[in-house]
Amino acid sequence: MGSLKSAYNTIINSGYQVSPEAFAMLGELGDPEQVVERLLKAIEGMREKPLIIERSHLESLLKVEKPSEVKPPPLHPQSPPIQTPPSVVVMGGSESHLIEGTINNFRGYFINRFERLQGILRARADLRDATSASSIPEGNKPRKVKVIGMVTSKREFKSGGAVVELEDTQGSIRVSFRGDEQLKKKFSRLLMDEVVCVYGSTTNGRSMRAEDIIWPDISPRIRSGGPKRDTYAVLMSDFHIGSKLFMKEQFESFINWIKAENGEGASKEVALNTKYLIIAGDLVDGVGVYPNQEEELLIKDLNKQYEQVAEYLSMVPEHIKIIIIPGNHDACRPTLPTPPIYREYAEPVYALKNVVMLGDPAVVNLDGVMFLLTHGRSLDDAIPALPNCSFKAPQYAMVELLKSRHLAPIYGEKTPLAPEQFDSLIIDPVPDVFHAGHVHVWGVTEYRGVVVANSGAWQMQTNYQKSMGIEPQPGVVPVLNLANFRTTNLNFL
Ligand code: D5M
Ligand code: FE
Ligand code: ZN
Repeated sequence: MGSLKSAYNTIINSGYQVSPEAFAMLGELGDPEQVVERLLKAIEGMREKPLIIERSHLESLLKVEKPSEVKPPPLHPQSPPIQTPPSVVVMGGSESHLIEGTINNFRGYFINRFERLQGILRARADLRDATSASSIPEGNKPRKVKVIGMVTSKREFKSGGAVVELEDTQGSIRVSFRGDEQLKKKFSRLLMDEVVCVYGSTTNGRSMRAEDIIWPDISPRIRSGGPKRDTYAVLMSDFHIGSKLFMKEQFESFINWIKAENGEGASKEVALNTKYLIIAGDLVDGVGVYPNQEEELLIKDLNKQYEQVAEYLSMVPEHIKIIIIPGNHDACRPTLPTPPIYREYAEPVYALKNVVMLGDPAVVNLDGVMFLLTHGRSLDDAIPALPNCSFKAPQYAMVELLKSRHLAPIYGEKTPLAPEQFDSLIIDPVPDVFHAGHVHVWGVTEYRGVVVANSGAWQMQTNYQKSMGIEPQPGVVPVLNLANFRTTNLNFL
């Protein structure tokens, strides 16, 4: 079974996704690792590389003519939970794991989160000798320790001191913070339920005094690959089609731009060399998403909202690949990770030949550039919890998520998480580009060689946003040149 897991990781680390059918087929093979190696070599030689490894790719490699001759996938009662395929799996409407044994499922989910993030921390040269929270060797002499654990409580006292509980799968340690400003800053950056390493001193092994916090973080990216000539990816999200506040006129001028019919000079050049349009969720405004939404809906039927989406997307030149993930306003499962938008609501979008529907999160390899896509719901929880972060510049909160190596560290607030036994919200591998939306404010930065972009919106301020003090900045589109990683912003206001 280990070899299936490693075969799966090899595919993901190469930037491809695996369809559930292909995954099942890999599980039936004697030596999936060797097959995946051959497959990736074969794909390397292809001019148009796929985003998703499908069963057909495996079949043509193995020359299996009739899928019906392949045995149905066996049941693996003892198989490790880590085999759960990624979020490309399209699941039905009612997910059984939401109903059965919830507590155990969440325990399994957090164990997976802890262990994999612990692995990422331990891979750092300076943390090889770290222990986890409950396994500090006993003793009664003061000594220095590096302790890895999940933050399960965080308290600050009027006296200026602070205490954090760090937990592993077996137990916990109480960590106290006192003293210098630098350390206080690090304490206030700690997010609940994230996994970190604390350096400090202990006498009894059950409590310690912190001197430093080390986050999993990312190592500086050295980019390789990417296309030789200018090739653009247009980063978008949050159309909110169906809302009265959808900016029809500006959006239509975007559509005209991407058709390369208007615009001139440099801007037209960009349109002509655009190969990918990425939409990070909230294509429609949906129905029943927030109180009294009906009053702000122009199209009150969800299917009709997607019909309108499809009508617009059908105007995008067919050579441009459109990659779509769901947002919290879309017709999809409400929890993260989120399978793709339900086909029954978005059939006309699915019918477009150049559209690829993926889940949230999704990792895609576009001309050798690895993108991590997520809608960005967890920013609602992370931004208020992070010092120096605000809804006015969401890209910096996204950088903090990269440091946490998790797309939704905080559990139990506004971002609902599904207790899948493989935590696909862990950021691994590290992408070249991290793209989210949701906040309705565009912003781009770079962190350790990773392009971090939030793609704004196409909806003016709703009453709900007004009541929350949210000031959107719609109508601006970040565009990335995959050849040199430069970004530009197109303004359609
Ligand atoms: O989110 C649009 C914007 O509104 C984004 O900045 C998040 C914010 N928002 C949405 N829901 C909430 C809640 N429940 N609390 C705080 N802020 C929120 P959209 O997903 O398009 O509605
Ligand atoms: Fe939105
Ligand atoms: Zn949203």
